[in-house]
Amino acid sequence: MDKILVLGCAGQIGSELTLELRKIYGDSNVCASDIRQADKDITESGPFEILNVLEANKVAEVVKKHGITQIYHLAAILSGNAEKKPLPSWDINMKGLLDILEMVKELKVKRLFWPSSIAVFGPSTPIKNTPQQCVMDPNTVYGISKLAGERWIAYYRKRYGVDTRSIRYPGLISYKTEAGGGTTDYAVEVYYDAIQKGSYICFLEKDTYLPMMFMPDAIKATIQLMHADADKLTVEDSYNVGGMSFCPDDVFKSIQKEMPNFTMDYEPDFRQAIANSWPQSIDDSIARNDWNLSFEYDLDAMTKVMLAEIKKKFEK
Ligand code: AKB
Repeated sequence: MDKILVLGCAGQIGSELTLELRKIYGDSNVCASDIRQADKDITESGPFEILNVLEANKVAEVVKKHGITQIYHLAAILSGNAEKKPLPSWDINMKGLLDILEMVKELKVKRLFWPSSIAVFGPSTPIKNTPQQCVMDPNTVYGISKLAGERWIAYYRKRYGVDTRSIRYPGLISYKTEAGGGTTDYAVEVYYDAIQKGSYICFLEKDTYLPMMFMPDAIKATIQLMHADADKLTVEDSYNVGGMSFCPDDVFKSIQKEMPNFTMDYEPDFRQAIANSWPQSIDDSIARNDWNLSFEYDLDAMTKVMLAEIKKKFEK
């Protein structure tokens, strides 16, 4: 039986992925960890450790103590926050990955998951239906760290046989844990403000198209990739995964279908330049071919769930 370690379990992906992994592998076989305390549903349903990814020795001790065979390394500083603190963010995103890769190699951990992002693309990348392989010239700290990270996982695969699986996540939308410092966060904040205030001031322009995905689809895709046969996988670094493509005005109209009085204004900030350097939509045909990537949610289906679940949260 596999034993799993999740690094960054309190974050947007970790808070949902950990619980899903516990359903599959059993509560006691999935050790959750984060630099800070996680929610009770995680700390009380299985093992939990406080861990800083920059303290590789401590991570290694936990791997040995629990007999870990697979690691999901989710700890990272996202695009918006990384621009505010470039060098510390580089350390967390890059040194955090290299130390874990080295440990996975040394301790012969069977498999690693590490998230990349659409941030690996840049201003010279084809903007629509962005292919898996193309010009990549990211100009954000986060994007540079993700592209360098992709090259490192490919290097460790080729040189040492380390089996790292990776997805270039688009913007992720979820209601359980709020997004933390990214450029695509507007697509989470807007639903919270719709329920709490009936209005939202968006930090991106109304026609800024970006690739996006609802969290249940992201969790399903992540687990599918980790379960895929190694000999079916043709991408050595990180898979393009597209989901949907929409702009703030599309979200506004989708929310208005459920809440006709909802209003939205626009005050773009520094994140507009980041969004402008990213693709609008992604060609994920290789992931569809290699490991059967598919999606359940479109924008309106997601809007219905987001509004209903956030409403429930505030009624409690
Ligand atoms: C961000 O906006 O920084 C992230 C991402 C697209 O990787 N959500």
